[in-house]
Amino acid sequence: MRRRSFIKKAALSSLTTIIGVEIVFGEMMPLGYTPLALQDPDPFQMFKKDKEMVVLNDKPWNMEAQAHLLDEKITSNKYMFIRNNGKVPEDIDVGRWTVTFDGESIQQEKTYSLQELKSKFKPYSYQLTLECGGNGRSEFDPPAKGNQWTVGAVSNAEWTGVRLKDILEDIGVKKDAVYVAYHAADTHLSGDPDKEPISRGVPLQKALQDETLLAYQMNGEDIPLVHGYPLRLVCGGWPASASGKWINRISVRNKVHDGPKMTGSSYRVPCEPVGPGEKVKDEDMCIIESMPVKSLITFPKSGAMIKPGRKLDIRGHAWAGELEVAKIEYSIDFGGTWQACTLESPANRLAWQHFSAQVSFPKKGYYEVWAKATDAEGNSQPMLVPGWNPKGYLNNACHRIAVKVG
Ligand SMILES: Nc1nc2c(c(=O)[nH]1)N[C@H]1C(S)=C(S)[C@@H](COP(=O)(O)O)O[C@H]1N2
Ligand SMILES: [Mo]
Repeated sequence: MRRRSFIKKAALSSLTTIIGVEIVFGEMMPLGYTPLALQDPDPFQMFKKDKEMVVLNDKPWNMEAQAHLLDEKITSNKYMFIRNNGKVPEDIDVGRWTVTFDGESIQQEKTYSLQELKSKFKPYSYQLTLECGGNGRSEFDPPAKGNQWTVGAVSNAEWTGVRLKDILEDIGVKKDAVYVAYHAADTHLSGDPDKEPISRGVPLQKALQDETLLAYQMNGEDIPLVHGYPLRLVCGGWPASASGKWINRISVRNKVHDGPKMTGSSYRVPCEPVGPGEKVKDEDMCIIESMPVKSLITFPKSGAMIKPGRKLDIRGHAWAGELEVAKIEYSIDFGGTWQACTLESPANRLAWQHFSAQVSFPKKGYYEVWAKATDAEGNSQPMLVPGWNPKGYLNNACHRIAVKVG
Protein backbone atom coordinates (compact mmCIF):
# COMPACT_ATOMS: atom_id res chain seq x y z
CA MET A 1 0.00 0.00 0.00
CA ARG A 2 1.30 3.48 -0.90
CA ARG A 3 1.44 5.79 2.05
CA ARG A 4 0.33 9.39 1.72
CA SER A 5 3.02 11.79 2.71
CA PHE A 6 1.78 14.30 5.20
CA ILE A 7 2.79 17.87 5.83
CA LYS A 8 5.77 18.39 8.15
CA LYS A 9 5.19 19.79 11.65
CA ALA A 10 7.23 22.95 11.02
CA ALA A 11 5.37 23.75 7.77
CA LEU A 12 2.05 23.17 9.51
CA SER A 13 2.85 25.59 12.29
CA SER A 14 3.80 28.34 9.84
CA LEU A 15 0.58 27.78 7.86
CA THR A 16 -1.34 28.01 11.13
CA THR A 17 0.36 31.33 11.87
CA ILE A 18 -0.63 32.72 8.46
CA ILE A 19 -4.24 31.57 8.71
CA GLY A 20 -4.45 32.81 12.29
CA VAL A 21 -6.39 29.93 13.85
CA GLU A 22 -5.68 26.26 14.43
CA ILE A 23 -6.02 24.09 11.35
CA VAL A 24 -7.99 21.26 12.92
CA PHE A 25 -6.83 17.95 11.36
CA GLY A 26 -3.89 19.92 9.93
CA GLU A 27 -1.58 16.92 10.31
CA MET A 28 -3.79 15.08 7.80
CA MET A 29 -3.06 17.62 5.03
CA PRO A 30 -1.18 16.07 2.10
CA LEU A 31 2.37 17.28 1.45
CA GLY A 32 2.46 20.25 -0.94
CA TYR A 33 -1.24 21.04 -0.46
CA THR A 34 -2.17 24.74 -0.24
CA PRO A 35 -5.20 25.33 1.97
CA LEU A 36 -7.97 27.09 0.03
CA ALA A 37 -7.79 30.02 2.45
CA LEU A 38 -4.33 30.78 1.06
CA GLN A 39 -5.03 30.18 -2.60
CA ASP A 40 -5.52 33.10 -4.96
CA PRO A 41 -9.11 34.19 -5.15
CA ASP A 42 -11.09 33.05 -8.17
CA PRO A 43 -10.03 35.50 -10.93
CA PHE A 44 -13.34 35.17 -12.77
CA GLN A 45 -15.20 36.28 -9.68
CA MET A 46 -12.59 38.83 -8.63
CA PHE A 47 -12.58 40.59 -12.03
CA LYS A 48 -16.22 39.78 -12.93
CA LYS A 49 -15.15 37.88 -16.05
CA ASP A 50 -17.04 35.25 -17.99
CA LYS A 51 -16.06 31.64 -17.23
CA GLU A 52 -15.08 31.10 -20.87
CA MET A 53 -12.29 33.70 -20.62
CA VAL A 54 -8.82 32.12 -20.65
CA VAL A 55 -6.23 32.82 -17.93
CA LEU A 56 -2.73 33.07 -19.43
CA ASN A 57 -0.86 34.10 -16.28
CA ASP A 58 -1.72 34.75 -12.65
CA LYS A 59 1.42 36.68 -11.63
CA PRO A 60 0.66 39.18 -13.04
CA TRP A 61 -2.94 38.54 -14.06
CA ASN A 62 -3.43 38.16 -17.80
CA MET A 63 -6.62 36.88 -19.35
CA GLU A 64 -7.94 36.77 -22.90
CA ALA A 65 -11.28 36.31 -24.65
CA GLN A 66 -12.13 33.69 -27.25
CA ALA A 67 -13.29 35.00 -30.63
CA HIS A 68 -16.98 34.15 -30.09
CA LEU A 69 -17.01 36.03 -26.76
CA LEU A 70 -16.22 39.27 -28.60
CA ASP A 71 -19.45 39.22 -30.61
CA GLU A 72 -20.90 42.34 -28.95
CA LYS A 73 -20.49 45.64 -30.78
CA ILE A 74 -19.34 47.30 -27.57
CA THR A 75 -17.22 45.00 -25.44
CA SER A 76 -18.58 44.43 -21.92
CA ASN A 77 -16.25 44.12 -18.99
CA LYS A 78 -16.87 40.40 -18.68
CA TYR A 79 -15.29 39.76 -22.08
CA MET A 80 -12.51 42.36 -21.94
CA PHE A 81 -8.97 40.95 -21.90
CA ILE A 82 -6.67 41.80 -18.99
CA ARG A 83 -3.03 42.65 -19.51
CA ASN A 84 -1.07 43.58 -16.41
CA ASN A 85 2.68 44.07 -16.17
CA GLY A 86 2.76 44.52 -12.41
CA LYS A 87 0.49 44.33 -9.39
CA VAL A 88 -2.94 45.96 -9.48
CA PRO A 89 -2.97 48.87 -7.00
CA GLU A 90 -4.93 48.29 -3.80
CA ASP A 91 -6.83 50.55 -1.43
CA ILE A 92 -7.50 53.30 -3.95
CA ASP A 93 -8.94 56.41 -2.29
CA VAL A 94 -10.77 57.96 -5.21
CA GLY A 95 -11.57 61.13 -3.24
CA ARG A 96 -7.85 61.81 -2.97
CA TRP A 97 -6.78 60.72 -6.44
CA THR A 98 -4.68 63.28 -8.28
CA VAL A 99 -2.81 63.47 -11.56
CA THR A 100 0.31 65.59 -11.87
CA PHE A 101 1.52 67.04 -15.17
CA ASP A 102 5.29 67.47 -15.33
CA GLY A 103 8.26 66.87 -17.64
CA GLU A 104 10.91 68.98 -19.39
CA SER A 105 8.39 70.42 -21.82
CA ILE A 106 5.52 71.45 -19.54
CA GLN A 107 5.11 75.21 -19.00
CA GLN A 108 4.59 74.70 -15.31
CA GLU A 109 3.97 71.63 -13.19
CA LYS A 110 0.32 71.26 -12.24
CA THR A 111 -1.73 68.80 -10.22
CA TYR A 112 -5.46 68.21 -10.66
CA SER A 113 -7.73 66.19 -8.43
CA LEU A 114 -10.03 63.80 -10.23
CA GLN A 115 -12.92 66.03 -9.19
CA GLU A 116 -11.25 69.10 -10.75
CA LEU A 117 -10.70 67.26 -14.03
CA LYS A 118 -14.37 66.31 -14.13
CA SER A 119 -15.67 69.79 -13.33
CA LYS A 120 -13.17 71.87 -15.29
CA PHE A 121 -13.13 70.06 -18.64
CA LYS A 122 -15.88 68.96 -20.99
CA PRO A 123 -16.47 65.18 -21.09
CA TYR A 124 -16.35 63.23 -24.35
CA SER A 125 -17.25 59.61 -25.12
CA TYR A 126 -15.74 57.44 -27.83
CA GLN A 127 -15.67 53.78 -28.69
CA LEU A 128 -11.99 52.91 -28.92
CA THR A 129 -10.32 49.73 -30.10
CA LEU A 130 -7.53 48.61 -27.81
CA GLU A 131 -5.45 45.68 -28.98
CA CYS A 132 -2.39 44.38 -27.16
CA GLY A 133 0.69 44.59 -29.40
CA GLY A 134 1.28 40.91 -28.62
CA ASN A 135 -2.18 39.69 -29.66
CA GLY A 136 -1.58 36.62 -31.89
CA ARG A 137 1.90 36.00 -30.43
CA SER A 138 1.21 32.27 -29.94
CA GLU A 139 1.55 31.63 -33.68
CA PHE A 140 5.11 32.88 -34.17
CA ASP A 141 7.87 30.40 -34.92
CA PRO A 142 10.43 30.34 -33.41
CA PRO A 143 8.16 31.14 -30.46
CA ALA A 144 8.38 34.49 -28.72
CA LYS A 145 8.46 34.77 -24.93
CA GLY A 146 5.54 36.42 -23.17
CA ASN A 147 1.84 35.79 -22.82
CA GLN A 148 0.78 33.38 -25.54
CA TRP A 149 -2.17 35.44 -26.76
CA THR A 150 -4.24 33.79 -29.47
CA VAL A 151 -6.86 36.19 -30.87
CA GLY A 152 -8.59 37.57 -27.78
CA ALA A 153 -6.41 40.49 -26.60
CA VAL A 154 -8.60 43.12 -28.21
CA SER A 155 -11.57 45.16 -27.01
CA ASN A 156 -13.81 47.99 -28.14
CA ALA A 157 -15.45 49.65 -25.15
CA GLU A 158 -16.98 53.10 -24.86
CA TRP A 159 -14.67 55.36 -22.85
CA THR A 160 -15.73 58.64 -21.26
CA GLY A 161 -13.38 61.26 -19.94
CA VAL A 162 -11.61 64.51 -20.66
CA ARG A 163 -9.45 65.22 -23.67
CA LEU A 164 -5.75 65.16 -22.95
CA LYS A 165 -5.39 68.04 -25.40
CA ASP A 166 -7.76 70.24 -23.39
CA ILE A 167 -5.68 69.73 -20.25
CA LEU A 168 -2.38 70.29 -22.05
CA GLU A 169 -3.81 73.48 -23.55
CA ASP A 170 -4.86 74.64 -20.08
CA ILE A 171 -1.36 74.14 -18.68
CA GLY A 172 0.72 75.04 -21.71
CA VAL A 173 3.30 72.95 -23.48
CA LYS A 174 6.74 74.21 -24.54
CA LYS A 175 7.75 74.38 -28.20
CA ASP A 176 10.25 71.55 -27.82
CA ALA A 177 7.65 68.98 -26.65
CA VAL A 178 7.77 65.73 -28.65
CA TYR A 179 6.35 62.97 -26.46
CA VAL A 180 3.71 62.54 -23.75
CA ALA A 181 4.26 59.71 -21.27
CA TYR A 182 2.27 58.15 -18.44
CA HIS A 183 3.15 57.03 -14.94
CA ALA A 184 0.81 54.88 -12.90
CA ALA A 185 0.03 53.46 -9.48
CA ASP A 186 0.58 49.76 -10.15
CA THR A 187 3.63 48.26 -8.46
CA HIS A 188 6.54 46.19 -9.73
CA LEU A 189 6.31 42.41 -9.26
CA SER A 190 9.66 42.49 -7.44
CA GLY A 191 8.08 44.65 -4.75
CA ASP A 192 10.72 47.36 -5.36
CA PRO A 193 8.83 50.65 -4.85
CA ASP A 194 11.32 52.56 -7.03
CA LYS A 195 10.63 50.42 -10.08
CA GLU A 196 7.70 51.08 -12.42
CA PRO A 197 6.25 48.01 -14.13
CA ILE A 198 5.54 50.03 -17.27
CA SER A 199 5.66 53.70 -18.31
CA ARG A 200 5.04 54.34 -21.97
CA GLY A 201 4.11 57.28 -24.11
CA VAL A 202 3.02 58.53 -27.50
CA PRO A 203 4.25 61.32 -29.79
CA LEU A 204 2.71 64.73 -29.06
CA GLN A 205 0.50 64.59 -32.20
CA LYS A 206 -1.17 61.40 -30.96
CA ALA A 207 -1.61 62.86 -27.47
CA LEU A 208 -3.34 65.89 -29.01
CA GLN A 209 -5.88 63.94 -31.07
CA ASP A 210 -9.53 64.56 -30.20
CA GLU A 211 -10.03 60.91 -29.24
CA THR A 212 -7.10 60.65 -26.81
CA LEU A 213 -8.80 60.69 -23.41
CA LEU A 214 -8.00 60.64 -19.76
CA ALA A 215 -11.00 58.46 -19.03
CA TYR A 216 -12.89 57.92 -15.80
CA GLN A 217 -15.71 55.79 -17.18
CA MET A 218 -15.98 52.64 -19.25
CA ASN A 219 -19.33 51.72 -20.82
CA GLY A 220 -21.08 54.36 -18.74
CA GLU A 221 -19.80 53.21 -15.34
CA ASP A 222 -16.70 53.65 -13.20
CA ILE A 223 -13.80 51.87 -14.90
CA PRO A 224 -13.38 48.39 -13.36
CA LEU A 225 -10.34 48.32 -11.05
CA VAL A 226 -8.32 45.93 -13.21
CA HIS A 227 -8.86 48.13 -16.28
CA GLY A 228 -7.47 51.27 -14.68
CA TYR A 229 -9.84 52.68 -12.04
CA PRO A 230 -10.12 55.54 -11.35
CA LEU A 231 -8.28 57.19 -14.26
CA ARG A 232 -6.98 55.76 -17.49
CA LEU A 233 -5.29 57.08 -20.58
CA VAL A 234 -6.87 55.78 -23.79
CA CYS A 235 -5.06 56.04 -27.12
CA GLY A 236 -7.26 54.05 -29.53
CA GLY A 237 -5.71 52.29 -32.53
CA TRP A 238 -2.24 52.06 -31.00
CA PRO A 239 -0.84 49.09 -29.10
CA ALA A 240 -2.91 49.04 -25.91
CA SER A 241 0.31 49.36 -23.88
CA ALA A 242 0.14 53.09 -24.74
CA SER A 243 -3.15 53.29 -22.83
CA GLY A 244 -1.91 53.53 -19.25
CA LYS A 245 -4.14 52.33 -16.42
CA TRP A 246 -4.26 53.86 -12.89
CA ILE A 247 -2.74 57.15 -14.12
CA ASN A 248 -1.31 59.51 -11.50
CA ARG A 249 1.29 61.41 -13.53
CA ILE A 250 1.71 62.56 -17.13
CA SER A 251 5.09 63.79 -18.33
CA VAL A 252 5.50 66.02 -21.37
CA ARG A 253 8.93 65.11 -22.70
CA ASN A 254 11.39 66.92 -24.97
CA LYS A 255 12.59 63.56 -26.29
CA VAL A 256 11.16 60.14 -27.02
CA HIS A 257 10.08 58.76 -23.65
CA ASP A 258 12.54 56.27 -22.19
CA GLY A 259 10.47 54.62 -19.39
CA PRO A 260 10.21 50.87 -18.79
CA LYS A 261 8.83 49.00 -21.85
CA MET A 262 9.79 51.78 -24.28
CA THR A 263 13.21 50.40 -25.21
CA GLY A 264 14.95 47.19 -26.30
CA SER A 265 12.52 44.71 -27.81
CA SER A 266 9.52 45.94 -25.76
CA TYR A 267 6.74 47.09 -28.09
CA ARG A 268 9.37 47.56 -30.77
CA VAL A 269 9.84 45.61 -33.98
CA PRO A 270 12.66 45.47 -36.54
CA CYS A 271 12.42 48.60 -38.74
CA GLU A 272 13.19 46.36 -41.74
CA PRO A 273 12.00 42.73 -42.02
CA VAL A 274 14.35 40.07 -40.56
CA GLY A 275 14.51 36.28 -40.85
CA PRO A 276 12.83 34.13 -38.17
CA GLY A 277 15.03 33.91 -35.07
CA GLU A 278 17.49 36.55 -36.25
CA LYS A 279 19.18 38.81 -33.68
CA VAL A 280 18.33 42.46 -34.22
CA LYS A 281 20.50 45.37 -33.11
CA ASP A 282 18.92 47.86 -30.74
CA GLU A 283 19.26 50.71 -33.22
CA ASP A 284 17.45 48.68 -35.86
CA MET A 285 14.30 48.41 -33.72
CA CYS A 286 11.36 50.84 -34.18
CA ILE A 287 8.55 51.70 -31.75
CA ILE A 288 5.15 50.28 -32.76
CA GLU A 289 2.68 53.09 -33.51
CA SER A 290 -0.63 52.56 -35.32
CA MET A 291 -1.72 48.90 -35.24
CA PRO A 292 -2.15 47.03 -38.55
CA VAL A 293 -5.44 46.10 -40.24
CA LYS A 294 -7.11 43.07 -38.66
CA SER A 295 -10.45 41.32 -38.25
CA LEU A 296 -12.17 38.70 -36.15
CA ILE A 297 -15.10 36.41 -36.99
CA THR A 298 -17.14 36.46 -33.79
CA PHE A 299 -20.11 34.42 -35.01
CA PRO A 300 -20.43 31.51 -35.34
CA LYS A 301 -17.95 29.89 -32.98
CA SER A 302 -15.34 27.84 -34.81
CA GLY A 303 -16.61 24.27 -35.22
CA ALA A 304 -20.14 25.27 -36.28
CA MET A 305 -22.24 22.60 -37.97
CA ILE A 306 -24.95 23.35 -40.50
CA LYS A 307 -27.33 21.33 -42.64
CA PRO A 308 -26.62 20.96 -46.39
CA GLY A 309 -28.31 23.62 -48.51
CA ARG A 310 -28.51 26.06 -45.60
CA LYS A 311 -26.79 29.43 -45.69
CA LEU A 312 -24.55 30.46 -42.81
CA ASP A 313 -24.73 33.98 -41.39
CA ILE A 314 -21.30 35.12 -40.25
CA ARG A 315 -20.37 38.34 -38.50
CA GLY A 316 -17.49 40.04 -36.74
CA HIS A 317 -15.41 43.21 -36.45
CA ALA A 318 -12.52 44.77 -38.34
CA TRP A 319 -10.14 47.55 -37.33
CA ALA A 320 -7.05 49.22 -38.76
CA GLY A 321 -5.26 51.37 -36.17
CA GLU A 322 -5.44 55.03 -37.21
CA LEU A 323 -7.11 54.16 -40.49
CA GLU A 324 -10.60 53.17 -41.44
CA VAL A 325 -11.29 49.70 -42.80
CA ALA A 326 -12.23 50.03 -46.49
CA LYS A 327 -13.45 46.48 -47.20
CA ILE A 328 -13.67 43.00 -45.81
CA GLU A 329 -13.97 39.76 -47.70
CA TYR A 330 -14.36 36.09 -46.85
CA SER A 331 -13.05 32.93 -48.49
CA ILE A 332 -14.25 29.32 -48.15
CA ASP A 333 -11.51 27.87 -50.40
CA PHE A 334 -8.39 28.60 -48.33
CA GLY A 335 -7.88 32.02 -49.86
CA GLY A 336 -8.33 30.99 -53.51
CA THR A 337 -11.28 33.31 -54.13
CA TRP A 338 -12.83 36.05 -52.02
CA GLN A 339 -16.38 37.43 -51.66
CA ALA A 340 -17.35 40.78 -50.21
CA CYS A 341 -18.90 41.13 -46.74
CA THR A 342 -21.21 43.97 -45.73
CA LEU A 343 -19.16 46.51 -43.75
CA GLU A 344 -20.56 49.16 -41.40
CA SER A 345 -19.00 52.56 -40.73
CA PRO A 346 -17.29 52.98 -37.36
CA ALA A 347 -19.24 54.56 -34.47
CA ASN A 348 -16.43 57.14 -34.46
CA ARG A 349 -12.80 57.32 -35.57
CA LEU A 350 -10.65 54.57 -33.95
CA ALA A 351 -13.66 52.30 -33.20
CA TRP A 352 -13.87 48.87 -34.78
CA GLN A 353 -16.32 48.24 -37.62
CA HIS A 354 -18.86 45.44 -37.89
CA PHE A 355 -19.16 43.13 -40.86
CA SER A 356 -21.52 40.36 -41.87
CA ALA A 357 -22.11 38.00 -44.77
CA GLN A 358 -24.31 35.09 -45.82
CA VAL A 359 -22.15 32.17 -46.84
CA SER A 360 -23.27 29.34 -49.16
CA PHE A 361 -21.40 26.05 -49.35
CA PRO A 362 -21.42 23.95 -52.55
CA LYS A 363 -21.70 20.50 -50.91
CA LYS A 364 -21.33 18.49 -47.70
CA GLY A 365 -17.95 18.45 -46.00
CA TYR A 366 -15.36 20.36 -44.02
CA TYR A 367 -14.77 24.03 -44.74
CA GLU A 368 -12.88 26.93 -43.27
CA VAL A 369 -14.17 30.48 -43.46
CA TRP A 370 -11.33 33.00 -43.61
CA ALA A 371 -11.85 36.75 -43.25
CA LYS A 372 -9.55 39.39 -44.74
CA ALA A 373 -9.85 43.13 -44.15
CA THR A 374 -8.24 45.91 -46.21
CA ASP A 375 -7.55 49.39 -44.83
CA ALA A 376 -8.13 52.77 -46.48
CA GLU A 377 -4.57 52.77 -47.83
CA GLY A 378 -4.98 49.37 -49.54
CA ASN A 379 -3.09 47.24 -46.99
CA SER A 380 -4.68 43.81 -46.51
CA GLN A 381 -4.26 41.21 -43.81
CA PRO A 382 -1.77 38.47 -44.69
CA MET A 383 -3.33 35.00 -44.96
CA LEU A 384 -0.70 33.47 -42.68
CA VAL A 385 1.58 34.81 -39.92
CA PRO A 386 3.44 37.95 -41.03
CA GLY A 387 7.03 39.09 -40.38
CA TRP A 388 8.72 37.40 -37.44
CA ASN A 389 10.02 39.73 -34.73
CA PRO A 390 11.79 39.01 -31.42
CA LYS A 391 8.79 39.60 -29.12
CA GLY A 392 6.05 38.32 -31.42
CA TYR A 393 4.11 41.52 -32.03
CA LEU A 394 1.67 42.54 -34.77
CA ASN A 395 0.36 39.19 -35.93
CA ASN A 396 -2.56 40.33 -38.07
CA ALA A 397 -3.03 37.10 -40.05
CA CYS A 398 -6.55 36.32 -41.29
CA HIS A 399 -8.83 34.84 -38.66
CA ARG A 400 -10.29 31.47 -39.59
CA ILE A 401 -13.18 29.35 -38.37
CA ALA A 402 -13.98 25.70 -39.12
CA VAL A 403 -17.44 24.78 -40.42
CA LYS A 404 -18.91 21.34 -41.10
CA VAL A 405 -21.76 20.98 -43.56
CA GLY A 406 -23.58 17.68 -43.27
N1 LIG B 1 -0.34 51.11 -15.50
C1 LIG B 1 -0.42 50.16 -16.44
N2 LIG B 1 -1.02 50.43 -17.61
C2 LIG B 1 -1.09 49.47 -18.56
C3 LIG B 1 -0.52 48.19 -18.35
C4 LIG B 1 0.09 47.92 -17.10
O1 LIG B 1 0.57 46.83 -16.83
N3 LIG B 1 0.12 48.94 -16.17
N4 LIG B 1 -0.57 47.27 -19.38
C5 LIG B 1 -0.68 47.82 -20.73
C6 LIG B 1 -0.85 46.82 -21.75
S1 LIG B 1 0.55 46.02 -22.29
C7 LIG B 1 -2.07 46.58 -22.33
S2 LIG B 1 -2.24 45.50 -23.63
C8 LIG B 1 -3.28 47.25 -21.83
C9 LIG B 1 -4.33 46.24 -21.40
O2 LIG B 1 -5.49 46.87 -20.99
P1 LIG B 1 -6.66 46.06 -20.27
O3 LIG B 1 -6.06 45.18 -19.22
O4 LIG B 1 -7.57 47.09 -19.71
O5 LIG B 1 -7.35 45.25 -21.34
O6 LIG B 1 -3.03 48.11 -20.72
C10 LIG B 1 -1.82 48.82 -20.80
N5 LIG B 1 -1.73 49.76 -19.72
MO1 LIG C 1 -0.02 44.83 -24.24
